[in-house]
Amino acid sequence: MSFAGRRRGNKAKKGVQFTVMVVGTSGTGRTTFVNTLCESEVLSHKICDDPASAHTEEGIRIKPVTIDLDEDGVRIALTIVDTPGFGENINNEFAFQEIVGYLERQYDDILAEESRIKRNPRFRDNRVHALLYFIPPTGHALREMDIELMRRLSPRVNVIPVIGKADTLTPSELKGFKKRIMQDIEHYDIPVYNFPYDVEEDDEETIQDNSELRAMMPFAVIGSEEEVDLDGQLVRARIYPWGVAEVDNPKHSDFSRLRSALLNSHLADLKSLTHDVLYETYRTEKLSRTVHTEHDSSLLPEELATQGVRLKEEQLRKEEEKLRESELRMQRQINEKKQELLAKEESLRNLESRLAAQGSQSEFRD
Ligand SMILES: Nc1nc2c(ncn2[C@@H]2O[C@H](COP(=O)(O)OP(=O)(O)O)[C@@H](O)[C@H]2O)c(=O)[nH]1
Ligand SMILES: [Mg+2]
Repeated sequence: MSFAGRRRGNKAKKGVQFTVMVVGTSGTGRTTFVNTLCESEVLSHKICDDPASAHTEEGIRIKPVTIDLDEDGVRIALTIVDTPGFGENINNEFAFQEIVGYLERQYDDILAEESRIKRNPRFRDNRVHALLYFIPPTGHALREMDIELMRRLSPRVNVIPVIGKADTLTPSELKGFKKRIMQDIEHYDIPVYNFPYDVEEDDEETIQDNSELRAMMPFAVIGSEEEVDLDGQLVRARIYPWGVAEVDNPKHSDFSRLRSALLNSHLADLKSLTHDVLYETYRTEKLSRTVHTEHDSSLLPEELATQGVRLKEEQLRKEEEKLRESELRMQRQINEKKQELLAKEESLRNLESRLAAQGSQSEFRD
């Protein structure tokens, strides 16, 4: 390969990296949505489909998959993070902890990497830039567990609420449902991603675009892995006896608006919010927690980061030491017990032989 060719190759390889997590009750259409978004079978349906077996999903690890997309000439390495679906009327605490834990671990990894003297060239930034929270199309309002989980997630990630399988509701049901969901979000003060804009600073178009998207929330989505022939055109849709629900038709669902917001218009904003606000907050919380408990806080942020990692290493070392000590202690106790046992066996043997000797003596006397 020529030098010029190689250079071109490298350039083409460069694109943007973006990570989306999908969370929600089993059977709300998460897997179908992801496959619709990526236009290929990125996720399989084997797991998470049946709400009744959701509690058996706990063994499933959260595993990211990455695919390459071409979005208007821009290459996007899109990482999808699927999560174990949860069920109703069961204890979902395990799943909740898994999800929040995953988000925080990605921040911890960056924090550790940032404070290394020598960077790891193969380090991968796996922070999640947007989390699609799937609300089941009940038509009522948010459930308590939706409120609780969204509340726990929002400080760590850009949460975008969506209504899955929106074609199961009529337009008027959907309208009322959306309204009630947003009222709940406001009432419980859940800091979801709300397409922020600044009337003073942003241009007309951005303000218009963002306020439209905000008014659409939560996004009503339809997913379908099948294409249907509509007047000679293949479109992704779901067929019913009473008609066709089209994925990309804005009159039927908010799918295409959400897709372009995620992968195009708001990709950069979601990424910078993740880094500048959410990660920064986590980092400050974490470091001040470590530092306040052990040292004073008159340090620069960089020093705090190094300090934080060093403290953690120190803590680990101490823990290892403690473990080794207790291992030694245990070994010593085992040895002591062995000695005792040997001594006891010995005296038993002595006793036996004495008894035997006595026995033969008395026999002799009788
Ligand atoms: N009506 C309707 N059904 C859907 C939609 N998306 C998925 N489904 C169906 O709902 C079931 C569960 O979907 P799946 O994507 O596996 O849900 P997951 O458990 O959240 O990953 C499957 O039978 C899908 O065919 C949708 O947009 N509308
Ligand atoms: Mg699934």
